[in-house]
Amino acid sequence: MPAIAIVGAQWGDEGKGKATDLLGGRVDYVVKPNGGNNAGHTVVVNGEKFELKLLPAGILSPNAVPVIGNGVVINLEALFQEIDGLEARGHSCANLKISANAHLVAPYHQTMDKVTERFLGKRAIGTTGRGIGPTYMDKVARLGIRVQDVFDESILRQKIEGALRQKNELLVKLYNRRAVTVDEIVEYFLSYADRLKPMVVDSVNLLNDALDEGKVVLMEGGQATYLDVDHGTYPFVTSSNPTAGGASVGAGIGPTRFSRTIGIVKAYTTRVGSGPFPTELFDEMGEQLRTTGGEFGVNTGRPRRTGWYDAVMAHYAARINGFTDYFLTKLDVLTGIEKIPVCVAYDVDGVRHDRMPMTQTEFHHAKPIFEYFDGWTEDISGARTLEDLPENAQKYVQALEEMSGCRISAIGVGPGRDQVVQVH
Ligand code: 2SA
Ligand code: GDP
Ligand code: MG
Repeated sequence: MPAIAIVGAQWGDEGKGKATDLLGGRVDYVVKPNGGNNAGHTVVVNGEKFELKLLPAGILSPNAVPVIGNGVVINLEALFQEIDGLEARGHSCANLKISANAHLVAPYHQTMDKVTERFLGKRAIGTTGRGIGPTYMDKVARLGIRVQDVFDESILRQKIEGALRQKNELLVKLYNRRAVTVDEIVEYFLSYADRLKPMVVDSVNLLNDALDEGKVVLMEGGQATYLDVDHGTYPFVTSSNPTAGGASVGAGIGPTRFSRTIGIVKAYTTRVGSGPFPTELFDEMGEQLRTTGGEFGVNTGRPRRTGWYDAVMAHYAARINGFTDYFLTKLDVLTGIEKIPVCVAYDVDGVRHDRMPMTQTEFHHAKPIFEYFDGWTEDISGARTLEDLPENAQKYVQALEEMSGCRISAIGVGPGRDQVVQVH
Protein backbone atom coordinates (compact mmCIF):
# COMPACT_ATOMS: atom_id res chain seq x y z
CA MET A 1 0.00 0.00 0.00
CA PRO A 2 2.75 2.44 -0.77
CA ALA A 3 2.17 6.17 -0.85
CA ILE A 4 5.20 8.08 -2.09
CA ALA A 5 5.77 11.82 -1.76
CA ILE A 6 8.01 13.95 -3.96
CA VAL A 7 9.08 17.18 -2.29
CA GLY A 8 11.34 20.03 -3.42
CA ALA A 9 14.27 20.41 -0.99
CA GLN A 10 15.37 23.95 -1.90
CA TRP A 11 13.43 26.94 -3.32
CA GLY A 12 11.70 25.12 -6.14
CA ASP A 13 12.50 24.15 -9.74
CA GLU A 14 14.68 21.26 -8.62
CA GLY A 15 13.18 19.02 -11.30
CA LYS A 16 10.16 17.61 -9.47
CA GLY A 17 8.26 17.35 -12.75
CA LYS A 18 10.93 15.17 -14.27
CA ALA A 19 11.14 13.04 -11.11
CA THR A 20 7.38 12.46 -11.22
CA ASP A 21 7.56 11.61 -14.87
CA LEU A 22 10.33 9.13 -14.13
CA LEU A 23 8.27 7.32 -11.52
CA GLY A 24 4.99 7.86 -13.39
CA GLY A 25 5.28 4.64 -15.36
CA ARG A 26 5.32 2.65 -12.11
CA VAL A 27 2.50 4.34 -10.21
CA ASP A 28 -1.28 4.16 -10.42
CA TYR A 29 -2.23 7.65 -9.20
CA VAL A 30 -0.37 10.96 -9.23
CA VAL A 31 -1.78 13.60 -6.89
CA LYS A 32 -0.94 17.28 -6.69
CA PRO A 33 -1.40 18.15 -3.00
CA ASN A 34 -0.61 21.90 -2.82
CA GLY A 35 -0.18 25.13 -4.74
CA GLY A 36 -1.86 26.04 -7.99
CA ASN A 37 -0.87 27.56 -11.30
CA ASN A 38 2.07 29.26 -9.62
CA ALA A 39 3.91 25.98 -10.18
CA GLY A 40 5.82 25.23 -13.36
CA HIS A 41 7.16 21.77 -14.10
CA THR A 42 9.04 21.06 -17.30
CA VAL A 43 9.16 17.53 -18.61
CA VAL A 44 10.97 16.49 -21.76
CA VAL A 45 9.60 13.32 -23.37
CA ASN A 46 11.37 12.05 -26.51
CA GLY A 47 12.71 15.54 -27.14
CA GLU A 48 9.25 17.10 -26.82
CA LYS A 49 8.91 19.72 -24.06
CA PHE A 50 5.84 19.98 -21.82
CA GLU A 51 5.27 22.71 -19.24
CA LEU A 52 2.78 21.69 -16.56
CA LYS A 53 1.30 24.20 -14.13
CA LEU A 54 -1.95 23.22 -12.45
CA LEU A 55 -1.91 19.69 -13.74
CA PRO A 56 0.36 17.14 -12.06
CA ALA A 57 3.24 16.11 -14.30
CA GLY A 58 1.90 12.56 -13.90
CA ILE A 59 -0.72 13.47 -16.51
CA LEU A 60 1.93 12.55 -19.09
CA SER A 61 2.00 8.94 -17.82
CA PRO A 62 -0.90 7.22 -19.61
CA ASN A 63 -1.37 4.53 -16.94
CA ALA A 64 -1.47 6.86 -13.94
CA VAL A 65 -4.69 8.59 -12.89
CA PRO A 66 -3.95 12.29 -12.30
CA VAL A 67 -5.64 13.87 -9.28
CA ILE A 68 -5.84 17.49 -8.10
CA GLY A 69 -6.01 17.17 -4.32
CA ASN A 70 -7.98 19.09 -1.71
CA GLY A 71 -4.93 21.18 -0.80
CA VAL A 72 -4.69 22.80 -4.24
CA VAL A 73 -6.11 26.20 -5.24
CA ILE A 74 -7.59 26.04 -8.74
CA ASN A 75 -7.92 28.79 -11.30
CA LEU A 76 -10.60 27.24 -13.54
CA GLU A 77 -9.76 29.35 -16.56
CA ALA A 78 -6.10 28.31 -16.33
CA LEU A 79 -7.08 24.68 -15.73
CA PHE A 80 -9.16 24.36 -18.88
CA GLN A 81 -6.60 26.25 -20.95
CA GLU A 82 -3.95 23.80 -19.81
CA ILE A 83 -6.18 20.80 -20.51
CA ASP A 84 -7.04 22.12 -23.99
CA GLY A 85 -3.35 22.76 -24.72
CA LEU A 86 -2.38 19.20 -23.76
CA GLU A 87 -5.28 17.60 -25.61
CA ALA A 88 -4.39 19.57 -28.74
CA ARG A 89 -0.98 17.87 -28.51
CA GLY A 90 -2.59 14.44 -28.29
CA HIS A 91 -2.43 13.92 -24.51
CA SER A 92 -5.83 12.95 -23.15
CA CYS A 93 -6.87 14.45 -19.82
CA ALA A 94 -10.08 12.43 -19.69
CA ASN A 95 -8.88 10.61 -16.56
CA LEU A 96 -8.32 13.75 -14.50
CA LYS A 97 -9.98 13.77 -11.06
CA ILE A 98 -10.47 16.87 -8.94
CA SER A 99 -11.18 17.00 -5.21
CA ALA A 100 -14.57 18.48 -4.28
CA ASN A 101 -12.80 20.24 -1.38
CA ALA A 102 -10.17 22.09 -3.39
CA HIS A 103 -10.48 25.87 -3.27
CA LEU A 104 -11.03 28.13 -6.27
CA VAL A 105 -9.09 31.21 -7.30
CA ALA A 106 -11.45 34.11 -8.08
CA PRO A 107 -10.51 37.01 -10.35
CA TYR A 108 -10.35 39.32 -7.30
CA HIS A 109 -7.66 37.11 -5.75
CA GLN A 110 -5.35 37.87 -8.65
CA THR A 111 -6.03 41.59 -8.34
CA MET A 112 -5.28 41.45 -4.62
CA ASP A 113 -2.04 39.52 -5.16
CA LYS A 114 -0.73 42.15 -7.56
CA VAL A 115 -1.85 45.15 -5.51
CA THR A 116 -0.46 43.71 -2.26
CA GLU A 117 2.90 43.24 -3.93
CA ARG A 118 2.85 46.85 -5.08
CA PHE A 119 1.97 48.03 -1.57
CA LEU A 120 4.89 46.08 -0.13
CA GLY A 121 7.31 48.06 -2.31
CA LYS A 122 10.89 47.07 -1.47
CA ARG A 123 9.59 44.27 0.77
CA ALA A 124 7.60 42.61 -2.05
CA ILE A 125 7.67 38.80 -2.01
CA GLY A 126 8.11 38.46 -5.77
CA THR A 127 5.01 36.29 -6.14
CA THR A 128 3.94 34.81 -9.44
CA GLY A 129 0.89 37.13 -9.39
CA ARG A 130 -1.49 34.21 -9.81
CA GLY A 131 -3.63 35.04 -6.76
CA ILE A 132 -2.32 32.06 -4.78
CA GLY A 133 -1.69 33.89 -1.47
CA PRO A 134 -5.08 35.67 -1.34
CA THR A 135 -6.91 32.41 -2.17
CA TYR A 136 -5.20 30.57 0.70
CA MET A 137 -5.89 33.59 2.94
CA ASP A 138 -9.60 33.23 2.21
CA LYS A 139 -9.44 29.48 2.81
CA VAL A 140 -8.00 30.00 6.29
CA ALA A 141 -10.32 32.95 6.98
CA ARG A 142 -13.25 30.69 6.00
CA LEU A 143 -14.25 33.01 3.17
CA GLY A 144 -13.16 30.66 0.39
CA ILE A 145 -15.12 29.15 -2.51
CA ARG A 146 -14.66 25.42 -3.02
CA VAL A 147 -15.11 23.22 -6.09
CA GLN A 148 -18.28 21.67 -4.64
CA ASP A 149 -19.89 25.11 -4.20
CA VAL A 150 -20.08 25.53 -7.96
CA PHE A 151 -22.77 22.80 -8.04
CA ASP A 152 -25.07 24.52 -5.55
CA GLU A 153 -25.93 27.93 -6.94
CA SER A 154 -27.67 29.14 -3.79
CA ILE A 155 -24.69 28.29 -1.56
CA LEU A 156 -22.28 29.70 -4.13
CA ARG A 157 -24.16 33.00 -4.17
CA GLN A 158 -24.29 33.19 -0.36
CA LYS A 159 -20.57 32.54 -0.06
CA ILE A 160 -19.67 35.07 -2.72
CA GLU A 161 -21.93 37.66 -1.10
CA GLY A 162 -20.13 37.11 2.20
CA ALA A 163 -16.67 37.24 0.65
CA LEU A 164 -17.42 40.32 -1.45
CA ARG A 165 -18.63 42.37 1.48
CA GLN A 166 -15.05 42.28 2.74
CA LYS A 167 -13.30 42.25 -0.66
CA ASN A 168 -15.14 45.27 -2.02
CA GLU A 169 -14.22 47.33 1.05
CA LEU A 170 -10.59 46.50 0.34
CA LEU A 171 -10.78 46.83 -3.43
CA VAL A 172 -12.53 50.20 -3.42
CA LYS A 173 -11.27 51.95 -0.29
CA LEU A 174 -7.76 50.63 -0.02
CA TYR A 175 -6.80 49.45 -3.49
CA ASN A 176 -8.61 52.15 -5.49
CA ARG A 177 -10.21 49.52 -7.75
CA ARG A 178 -13.78 49.10 -8.88
CA ALA A 179 -16.21 47.03 -6.79
CA VAL A 180 -16.99 43.55 -8.07
CA THR A 181 -20.60 42.41 -8.31
CA VAL A 182 -21.91 39.15 -6.88
CA ASP A 183 -23.51 38.34 -10.23
CA GLU A 184 -20.30 38.60 -12.23
CA ILE A 185 -18.42 36.26 -9.86
CA VAL A 186 -21.31 33.78 -9.65
CA GLU A 187 -21.50 33.79 -13.44
CA TYR A 188 -17.73 33.35 -13.75
CA PHE A 189 -17.77 30.17 -11.66
CA LEU A 190 -21.03 28.77 -13.09
CA SER A 191 -19.68 29.09 -16.63
CA TYR A 192 -17.27 26.22 -15.81
CA ALA A 193 -19.72 24.01 -13.88
CA ASP A 194 -20.77 21.63 -16.66
CA ARG A 195 -17.25 20.95 -17.81
CA LEU A 196 -15.97 20.56 -14.26
CA LYS A 197 -18.66 18.28 -12.86
CA PRO A 198 -17.63 14.90 -14.34
CA MET A 199 -14.11 15.30 -12.94
CA VAL A 200 -15.09 16.00 -9.34
CA VAL A 201 -14.62 13.26 -6.75
CA ASP A 202 -14.13 12.59 -3.05
CA SER A 203 -10.40 12.24 -3.50
CA VAL A 204 -9.85 10.94 0.04
CA ASN A 205 -11.97 7.87 -0.65
CA LEU A 206 -10.60 7.47 -4.16
CA LEU A 207 -6.97 7.47 -3.05
CA ASN A 208 -7.40 5.47 0.15
CA ASP A 209 -9.46 2.82 -1.69
CA ALA A 210 -6.61 2.62 -4.18
CA LEU A 211 -4.06 2.18 -1.38
CA ASP A 212 -6.27 -0.51 0.21
CA GLU A 213 -6.18 -2.37 -3.11
CA GLY A 214 -2.37 -2.28 -3.14
CA LYS A 215 -2.10 0.47 -5.74
CA VAL A 216 0.76 2.97 -5.71
CA VAL A 217 -0.07 6.65 -5.13
CA LEU A 218 2.50 9.34 -5.83
CA MET A 219 2.12 12.80 -4.31
CA GLU A 220 3.81 15.43 -6.46
CA GLY A 221 4.56 18.48 -4.33
CA GLY A 222 4.66 21.94 -5.90
CA GLN A 223 7.15 24.65 -4.84
CA ALA A 224 9.55 23.49 -2.11
CA THR A 225 10.61 23.15 1.52
CA TYR A 226 12.09 26.66 1.84
CA LEU A 227 8.96 28.17 0.28
CA ASP A 228 6.81 26.43 2.93
CA VAL A 229 4.74 28.90 4.95
CA ASP A 230 5.85 27.21 8.21
CA HIS A 231 9.37 26.01 7.45
CA GLY A 232 10.53 28.33 4.69
CA THR A 233 12.27 31.69 4.65
CA TYR A 234 9.18 33.51 5.91
CA PRO A 235 7.79 35.91 4.75
CA PHE A 236 9.47 35.12 1.41
CA VAL A 237 7.47 31.95 0.94
CA THR A 238 4.36 30.69 -0.80
CA SER A 239 1.11 30.36 1.16
CA SER A 240 0.87 26.57 1.36
CA ASN A 241 2.83 23.70 2.93
CA PRO A 242 4.86 22.13 0.11
CA THR A 243 6.56 19.78 2.60
CA ALA A 244 5.82 16.08 3.25
CA GLY A 245 3.39 16.88 6.08
CA GLY A 246 1.55 19.22 3.71
CA ALA A 247 1.35 16.45 1.12
CA SER A 248 -0.43 14.28 3.70
CA VAL A 249 -2.99 17.01 4.41
CA GLY A 250 -3.31 18.15 0.79
CA ALA A 251 -3.93 14.66 -0.56
CA GLY A 252 -5.90 13.32 2.42
CA ILE A 253 -3.52 10.40 2.91
CA GLY A 254 -2.49 9.73 6.51
CA PRO A 255 1.23 9.85 7.37
CA THR A 256 1.28 6.17 8.42
CA ARG A 257 0.62 5.21 4.80
CA PHE A 258 3.73 6.94 3.45
CA SER A 259 6.40 4.41 2.54
CA ARG A 260 8.83 6.80 0.87
CA THR A 261 9.43 10.55 0.84
CA ILE A 262 11.80 11.63 -1.90
CA GLY A 263 13.57 14.98 -1.72
CA ILE A 264 14.40 16.54 -5.07
CA VAL A 265 17.57 18.59 -4.83
CA LYS A 266 19.60 20.37 -7.51
CA ALA A 267 23.40 19.97 -7.64
CA TYR A 268 23.48 23.78 -7.17
CA THR A 269 20.77 26.16 -5.91
CA THR A 270 18.27 28.51 -7.54
CA ARG A 271 15.60 30.82 -6.29
CA VAL A 272 13.00 32.97 -8.03
CA GLY A 273 11.42 35.86 -6.16
CA SER A 274 12.81 37.78 -3.17
CA GLY A 275 14.37 36.57 0.07
CA PRO A 276 17.68 35.46 1.58
CA PHE A 277 19.99 33.14 -0.37
CA PRO A 278 23.39 32.63 1.33
CA THR A 279 25.23 30.95 -1.58
CA GLU A 280 23.91 33.31 -4.26
CA LEU A 281 26.32 34.27 -7.04
CA PHE A 282 26.31 37.73 -8.56
CA ASP A 283 29.15 37.18 -11.01
CA GLU A 284 29.78 35.48 -14.35
CA MET A 285 29.63 32.05 -12.73
CA GLY A 286 26.05 32.81 -11.62
CA GLU A 287 25.24 33.77 -15.22
CA GLN A 288 26.89 30.56 -16.46
CA LEU A 289 24.71 28.40 -14.18
CA ARG A 290 21.61 30.31 -15.30
CA THR A 291 22.42 29.91 -18.99
CA THR A 292 23.67 26.32 -18.90
CA GLY A 293 20.89 25.23 -16.55
CA GLY A 294 18.15 27.13 -18.44
CA GLU A 295 17.15 28.81 -15.19
CA PHE A 296 14.14 30.89 -16.18
CA GLY A 297 10.66 30.72 -14.59
CA VAL A 298 8.35 28.30 -16.39
CA ASN A 299 5.37 30.44 -15.53
CA THR A 300 6.57 34.01 -15.50
CA GLY A 301 9.79 33.74 -17.53
CA ARG A 302 11.70 35.46 -14.69
CA PRO A 303 15.45 34.76 -14.59
CA ARG A 304 16.18 32.57 -11.56
CA ARG A 305 18.82 33.61 -9.04
CA THR A 306 21.64 31.06 -8.92
CA GLY A 307 24.21 29.87 -6.37
CA TRP A 308 26.16 26.89 -5.06
CA TYR A 309 24.81 23.79 -3.32
CA ASP A 310 23.95 24.42 0.32
CA ALA A 311 24.40 21.29 2.43
CA VAL A 312 23.16 23.00 5.60
CA MET A 313 19.80 23.60 3.91
CA ALA A 314 19.69 20.10 2.45
CA HIS A 315 20.38 18.52 5.84
CA TYR A 316 17.63 20.54 7.52
CA ALA A 317 15.19 19.79 4.67
CA ALA A 318 15.82 16.06 5.15
CA ARG A 319 14.72 16.47 8.78
CA ILE A 320 11.63 18.59 8.10
CA ASN A 321 10.39 16.08 5.55
CA GLY A 322 11.80 12.80 6.88
CA PHE A 323 13.30 12.11 3.45
CA THR A 324 14.07 8.47 2.75
CA ASP A 325 16.22 9.43 -0.25
CA TYR A 326 17.27 12.25 -2.51
CA PHE A 327 17.10 12.59 -6.29
CA LEU A 328 20.06 14.82 -7.15
CA THR A 329 19.27 16.71 -10.36
CA LYS A 330 21.20 18.71 -12.97
CA LEU A 331 24.65 17.35 -12.15
CA ASP A 332 25.47 17.81 -15.86
CA VAL A 333 25.17 21.60 -15.48
CA LEU A 334 28.33 21.60 -13.31
CA THR A 335 30.46 19.95 -16.01
CA GLY A 336 33.50 22.06 -16.89
CA ILE A 337 33.72 23.96 -13.59
CA GLU A 338 37.25 23.57 -12.23
CA LYS A 339 36.58 23.79 -8.49
CA ILE A 340 33.03 23.35 -7.20
CA PRO A 341 32.22 25.06 -3.89
CA VAL A 342 29.70 23.47 -1.50
CA CYS A 343 28.38 25.39 1.49
CA VAL A 344 29.04 23.26 4.60
CA ALA A 345 28.34 25.83 7.33
CA TYR A 346 27.50 29.51 7.80
CA ASP A 347 29.38 32.38 9.33
CA VAL A 348 26.77 34.49 11.07
CA ASP A 349 28.28 37.73 12.36
CA GLY A 350 31.54 35.96 13.18
CA VAL A 351 29.99 32.81 14.69
CA ARG A 352 30.18 29.47 12.83
CA HIS A 353 26.86 27.63 12.42
CA ASP A 354 27.05 24.03 11.23
CA ARG A 355 23.26 23.75 11.42
CA MET A 356 20.43 26.02 10.26
CA PRO A 357 20.39 29.10 12.51
CA MET A 358 17.25 29.58 14.57
CA THR A 359 16.10 32.98 13.32
CA GLN A 360 15.54 34.62 9.96
CA THR A 361 17.72 37.57 11.00
CA GLU A 362 20.63 35.16 11.40
CA PHE A 363 19.83 33.46 8.09
CA HIS A 364 19.79 36.87 6.35
CA HIS A 365 23.29 37.50 7.77
CA ALA A 366 24.61 34.01 6.95
CA LYS A 367 27.77 33.96 4.84
CA PRO A 368 28.60 30.58 3.32
CA ILE A 369 31.64 28.63 4.49
CA PHE A 370 32.69 26.57 1.47
CA GLU A 371 34.46 23.30 0.94
CA TYR A 372 35.87 22.92 -2.58
CA PHE A 373 35.64 19.85 -4.80
CA ASP A 374 37.57 19.10 -7.98
CA GLY A 375 35.41 19.28 -11.07
CA TRP A 376 35.29 17.21 -14.27
CA THR A 377 35.26 18.07 -17.97
CA GLU A 378 33.83 14.89 -19.50
CA ASP A 379 30.29 14.99 -20.94
CA ILE A 380 28.20 13.04 -18.40
CA SER A 381 24.82 13.26 -20.16
CA GLY A 382 25.11 9.65 -21.37
CA ALA A 383 25.95 8.19 -17.92
CA ARG A 384 23.45 5.68 -16.59
CA THR A 385 25.33 4.06 -13.70
CA LEU A 386 27.54 5.55 -11.00
CA GLU A 387 30.57 3.92 -12.60
CA ASP A 388 29.86 5.82 -15.84
CA LEU A 389 30.51 9.10 -14.01
CA PRO A 390 34.05 10.54 -13.89
CA GLU A 391 35.77 9.93 -10.56
CA ASN A 392 35.48 13.57 -9.47
CA ALA A 393 31.75 13.60 -10.19
CA GLN A 394 31.36 10.44 -8.09
CA LYS A 395 33.31 12.07 -5.27
CA TYR A 396 31.13 15.21 -5.46
CA VAL A 397 27.95 13.11 -5.24
CA GLN A 398 29.33 11.03 -2.39
CA ALA A 399 30.29 14.17 -0.45
CA LEU A 400 26.82 15.66 -0.91
CA GLU A 401 25.28 12.42 0.29
CA GLU A 402 27.39 12.41 3.44
CA MET A 403 26.47 16.02 4.24
CA SER A 404 22.82 16.13 3.27
CA GLY A 405 21.07 13.79 5.64
CA CYS A 406 19.97 10.86 3.45
CA ARG A 407 21.08 8.65 0.59
CA ILE A 408 21.02 9.72 -3.05
CA SER A 409 19.08 7.17 -5.07
CA ALA A 410 19.11 8.80 -8.51
CA ILE A 411 21.12 11.48 -10.32
CA GLY A 412 19.89 13.64 -13.19
CA VAL A 413 22.37 14.14 -16.01
CA GLY A 414 20.09 15.90 -18.53
CA PRO A 415 16.48 17.01 -19.00
CA GLY A 416 15.38 13.89 -20.92
CA ARG A 417 13.25 11.16 -19.34
CA ASP A 418 16.05 8.62 -19.71
CA GLN A 419 18.92 10.90 -18.60
CA VAL A 420 19.25 9.45 -15.12
CA VAL A 421 21.90 7.57 -13.20
CA GLN A 422 20.18 4.99 -11.00
CA VAL A 423 22.12 4.34 -7.81
CA HIS A 424 21.69 0.93 -6.24
P1 2SA B 1 3.27 32.72 -4.90
O1 2SA B 1 2.92 33.14 -6.31
O2 2SA B 1 2.43 33.40 -3.85
O3 2SA B 1 3.32 31.23 -4.71
O4 2SA B 1 4.77 33.28 -4.67
C1 2SA B 1 5.39 33.22 -3.40
C2 2SA B 1 6.84 32.79 -3.50
O5 2SA B 1 6.92 31.45 -4.00
C3 2SA B 1 7.75 31.41 -5.14
N1 2SA B 1 7.25 30.44 -6.13
C4 2SA B 1 8.04 29.74 -6.92
N2 2SA B 1 9.40 29.58 -6.92
C5 2SA B 1 9.90 28.81 -7.90
N3 2SA B 1 9.17 28.25 -8.93
C6 2SA B 1 7.83 28.43 -8.95
N4 2SA B 1 7.11 28.11 -10.05
C7 2SA B 1 7.46 28.73 -11.36
C8 2SA B 1 8.54 27.91 -12.05
C9 2SA B 1 7.87 30.19 -11.10
C10 2SA B 1 7.88 31.16 -12.26
O6 2SA B 1 8.47 26.70 -11.99
O7 2SA B 1 9.46 28.46 -12.66
O8 2SA B 1 7.53 30.88 -13.40
O9 2SA B 1 8.27 32.34 -11.97
C11 2SA B 1 7.20 29.14 -7.89
N5 2SA B 1 5.92 29.42 -7.58
C12 2SA B 1 5.95 30.22 -6.49
C13 2SA B 1 7.66 32.82 -5.73
O10 2SA B 1 8.75 33.11 -6.61
C14 2SA B 1 7.66 33.67 -4.47
O11 2SA B 1 8.98 33.78 -3.99
P1 GDP C 1 10.13 21.70 -10.97
O1 GDP C 1 9.32 22.94 -10.76
O2 GDP C 1 10.81 21.22 -9.74
O3 GDP C 1 9.37 20.62 -11.66
O4 GDP C 1 11.32 22.11 -11.95
P2 GDP C 1 11.22 23.00 -13.29
O5 GDP C 1 10.62 22.18 -14.37
O6 GDP C 1 10.62 24.31 -13.00
O7 GDP C 1 12.76 23.27 -13.57
C1 GDP C 1 13.67 22.21 -13.74
C2 GDP C 1 14.30 22.31 -15.15
O8 GDP C 1 15.42 21.48 -15.20
C3 GDP C 1 13.39 21.84 -16.27
O9 GDP C 1 13.65 22.64 -17.39
C4 GDP C 1 13.82 20.40 -16.51
O10 GDP C 1 13.59 19.98 -17.86
C5 GDP C 1 15.28 20.50 -16.24
N1 GDP C 1 15.91 19.28 -15.68
C6 GDP C 1 15.41 18.38 -14.78
N2 GDP C 1 16.36 17.48 -14.44
C7 GDP C 1 17.47 17.81 -15.14
C8 GDP C 1 18.81 17.30 -15.21
O11 GDP C 1 19.17 16.34 -14.54
N3 GDP C 1 19.70 17.95 -16.04
C9 GDP C 1 19.34 19.05 -16.79
N4 GDP C 1 20.26 19.63 -17.56
N5 GDP C 1 18.09 19.56 -16.75
C10 GDP C 1 17.18 18.96 -15.94
MG1 MG D 1 9.18 24.87 -11.44
